[in-house]
Amino acid sequence: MDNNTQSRQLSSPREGSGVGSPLVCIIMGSTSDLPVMEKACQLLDQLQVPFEVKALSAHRTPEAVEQFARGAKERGLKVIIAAAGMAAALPGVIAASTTLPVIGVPIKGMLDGLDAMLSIIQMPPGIPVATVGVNAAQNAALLAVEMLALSDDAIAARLQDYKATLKQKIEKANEELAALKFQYKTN
Ligand code: AIR
Repeated sequence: MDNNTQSRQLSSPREGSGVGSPLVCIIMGSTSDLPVMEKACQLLDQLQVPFEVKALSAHRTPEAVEQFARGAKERGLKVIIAAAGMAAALPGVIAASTTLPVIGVPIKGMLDGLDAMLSIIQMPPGIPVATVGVNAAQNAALLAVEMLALSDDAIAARLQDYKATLKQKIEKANEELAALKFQYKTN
């Protein structure tokens, strides 16, 4: 973990910081998942969505995970992003104890993350977890923002602006590709 990561790690919106109460919780099985999950933090920051960050383990702290999941809705959270590697039970265990949408992020550790992905994606009927790709923390955050945008016009507007920047990026890339000179290149 680098110094920047350490200085920001596992912090909730600071008291009196004026960002409002958290709408999203990013929860991970271990702080060793933080370098990946920082991308989710950055995206939520960029789109000005208040969030909290926690580390809890379905195997090492099972009671605390259940307690968190049971109280999450009452605390005003709207979406939970849960990340874990290896035998990644965390998203599913949380989903078992809340009706909030849970987005699971498989973390690449052993077996290229396939172990975590299969653990998260193969939920029994009745307990869904919306699984994103291996290490796809940014997509998890975007999916959370898309859920929030359904009932929040300000977030929806920022989301739309963000999507527009993706389009501009590709347009710029194509301008750069068009400028490449090769004898047999026709565009
Ligand atoms: N993990 C922690 N408790 C249960 C699981 N599945 C996962 C963490 C991390 C990996 O185990 O999410 O990806 C290794 O954790 P650590 O703390 O040993 O680095």
